[in-house]
Amino acid sequence: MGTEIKEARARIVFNSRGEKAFEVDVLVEGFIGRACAPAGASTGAGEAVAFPPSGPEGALQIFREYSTKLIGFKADDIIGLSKFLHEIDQTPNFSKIGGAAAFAITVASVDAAAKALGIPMFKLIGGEKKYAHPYPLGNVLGGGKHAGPGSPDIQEFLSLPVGAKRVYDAVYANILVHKEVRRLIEKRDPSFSGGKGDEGAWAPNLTDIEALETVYEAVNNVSDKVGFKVRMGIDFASSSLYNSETKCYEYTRRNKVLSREDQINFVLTIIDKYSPIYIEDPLFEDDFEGFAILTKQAKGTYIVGDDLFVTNTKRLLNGVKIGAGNGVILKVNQVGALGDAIEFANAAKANKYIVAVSHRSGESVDPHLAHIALGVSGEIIKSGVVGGERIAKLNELIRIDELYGPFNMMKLVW
Ligand code: 2PG
Ligand code: MG
Repeated sequence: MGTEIKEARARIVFNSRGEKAFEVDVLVEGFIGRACAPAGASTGAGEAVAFPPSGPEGALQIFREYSTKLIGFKADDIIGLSKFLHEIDQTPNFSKIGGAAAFAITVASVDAAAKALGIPMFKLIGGEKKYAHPYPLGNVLGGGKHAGPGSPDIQEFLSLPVGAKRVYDAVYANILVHKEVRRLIEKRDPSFSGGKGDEGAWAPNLTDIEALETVYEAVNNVSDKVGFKVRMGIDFASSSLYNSETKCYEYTRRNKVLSREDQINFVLTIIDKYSPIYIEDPLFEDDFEGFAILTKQAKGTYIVGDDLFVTNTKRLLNGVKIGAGNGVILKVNQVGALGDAIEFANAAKANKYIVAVSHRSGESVDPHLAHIALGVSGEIIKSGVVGGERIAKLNELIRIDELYGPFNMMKLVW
């Protein structure tokens, strides 16, 4: 069966936050591949630009001008297609055609090619190798840019079921933590309305410390219940806290201002007290040295760069040189084209960084993230816990396990 692209069409639909989102259909002989670009709220400065200055409608107009050039291109040539889009765009951050279009075209093409070839998308991305499931990392309590005033300043308190042996049990453990967190929040605040942030995490009126205590208790309670270890993770999303004029971290909801040194000590104290296995963006996006200091001192905790690396291989290799972090977040739309993200994952793996393949706070119900995580051998899939657009990715892993597995879980040191 051929995989040549016969037609590519685009439209604007809406993401889980109700924002305009770029969706592409790629048609190959008899099959349609489809992908909708996600969007972040706490975006890194180094990310691909989602839309050209003319916005989503402008991106659609521009797409109509170049999309005929895609006809005849082999939809399974992920790297070639990504390079071709760079040739069309000619800017370093897809500011002409928009990163959302680059995402949707490349992912929809792989979807179409996989269907035409009769193989699952993850095998088209990863080829023939021994597959293992990523551990689901789920946001159970949050604040920052994902929730309103009153919620914590720290963006995400997460659950990671490191002891699970099967992906089904891992997914279910995070759901139990999410439920347990609600119960514990209600114990502290009987008037809790059940409000959630953009990713389905509870958004209570709690301080950062109260949130830490709550999630720590919840993961321990659930560990006892399921009979395997569930650990806590944290995404500080520090670029959202950082004030580049004062060079301080401003926890505005609790009137706390921390210098860089204070912030590093705050993170180390949290590691000491609550032993999180995973910490993302503990410092703002350009503090490579600070990341290196923390990585050295934070034994037993993964220090993961999201806004620091923005799925950009050059930024990653700069970090590798000085030991900044030992894990990366991979978000395809941060870099734009899927081919670039695969190159980034390979560079991370070659340097022994763990790879966490991540959703965005504004998502679609597409399941593709599960295939991308398997394809690049991500140790972690970060995809929330509940909500249709979050569970879509996790249910896909469960389906894959039944249809093509069973697969073991990836290796994580904890
Ligand atoms: C993050 C993400 C996803 P956003 O900071 O890691 O959780 O948020 O998509 O808003 O950048
Ligand atoms: Mg993040």
